[in-house]
Amino acid sequence: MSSKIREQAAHDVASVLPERAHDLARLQILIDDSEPVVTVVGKYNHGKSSLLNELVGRDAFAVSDRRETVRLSDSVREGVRWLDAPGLDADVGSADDREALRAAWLKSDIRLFVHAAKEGELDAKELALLSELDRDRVRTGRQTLFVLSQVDQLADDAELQSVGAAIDRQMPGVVLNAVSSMRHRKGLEGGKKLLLEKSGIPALHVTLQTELARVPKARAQETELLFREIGTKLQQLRAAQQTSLDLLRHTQQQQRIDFDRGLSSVIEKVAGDIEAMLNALGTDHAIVPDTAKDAYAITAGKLERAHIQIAYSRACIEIDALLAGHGVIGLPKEQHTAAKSLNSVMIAVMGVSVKFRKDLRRMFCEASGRERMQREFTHYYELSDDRKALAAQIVDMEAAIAASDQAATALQTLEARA
Ligand SMILES: Nc1nc2c(ncn2[C@@H]2O[C@H](COP(=O)(O)OP(=O)(O)OP(=O)(O)O)[C@@H](O)[C@H]2O)c(=O)[nH]1
Ligand SMILES: [Mg+2]
Repeated sequence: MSSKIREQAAHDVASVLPERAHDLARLQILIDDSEPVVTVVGKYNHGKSSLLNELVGRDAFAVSDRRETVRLSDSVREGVRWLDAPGLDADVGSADDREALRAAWLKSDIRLFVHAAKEGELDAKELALLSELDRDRVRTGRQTLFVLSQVDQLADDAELQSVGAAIDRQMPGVVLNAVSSMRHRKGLEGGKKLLLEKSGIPALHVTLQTELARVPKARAQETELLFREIGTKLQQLRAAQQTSLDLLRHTQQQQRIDFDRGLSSVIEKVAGDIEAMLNALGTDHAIVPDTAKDAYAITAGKLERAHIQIAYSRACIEIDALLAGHGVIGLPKEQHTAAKSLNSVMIAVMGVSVKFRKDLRRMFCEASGRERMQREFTHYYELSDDRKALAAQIVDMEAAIAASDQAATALQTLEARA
């Protein structure tokens, strides 16, 4: 698979499961299946780079008595990639350091945890890191070897014993792998076999070879584990999303059913009231126009019109109460006018006032009038904030599900090539 397709596939999965980004990055490395990687971890100046140089057999990595290694550097030797990493001292480390440490963690199959003997006990930071490494070993099968470095700086074997005992109290049963890079170098340069032996480096080399031989099997298991974990997470996420979507759709339908029913029954009720009122009325005076002399008098026509207006207002108030109960508060923003009092759904559907019996009959007593009210109020109901928010949630959930499905396909693409 081209690395581009692989990266895209990993990206598709990570965008859905961001908490698995690290595992996906590791999976890409595993799929690449290049030479096994050994890296060093530990505090700065504990002799990590020096140790790697002795193991590699040449001065591949910079050594100094200052804080030296700040970036990753690697050297391939005899089918193994040796990776030198910065010391982990977060208080002095930069963002680059942290990135380098992350990359080293990601790439390594075997970690050499380096601790300088003269420091004696492990500090809290080292202990925390060791237990993190141990959790990672249990989960992914990646091994960590503890290396007690610079043992030549101890006075004698007795001191080595007591440092070893102190560390054993902190990490019962730990294998120390005591080494001195300096002795190893001197032994090599002076052709002194005993010093070489005493440096602990050859023994560490043997232990490393055993661990390196296990890497292919460990990688296969780790690959399977990561695919299985990520696959399960994707399935769980997809199922949860489907449940949410079903719930949202159900809510959407149920709310609409409730609204439709509520509205039609309130329309029926107010229509009944209006019809009864209209039928009880006698002669219609409303159509008799008022003359100039009637300006300040109460006429039969005025009374009639007031009567009709009150009946109409009552009906509107009842319908409005139902609308408010369903969250239909005002017109959608894009329909707002400068006159605030006109921005109500009631006025948009019903008009400002009704003065004549025939208008009331047309609106409330004819089926077509009632149907129009039902239709138009429903239109505004669907445009209300809550309903639009619900519809938007459904659209978002559908998009999330599409992304999950795409991620599942992407994971299969990755798995097919692993
Ligand atoms: N006496 C003695 N000194 C050592 C030994 N190994 C390394 N040193 C010295 O310790 C100092 C630090 O060694 P490095 O290998 O650079 O240490 P490091 O852990 O890589 O340090 P950073 O890269 O800064 O994290 C150097 O001055 C080395 O010469 C050893 O076995 N014995
Ligand atoms: Mg270094």
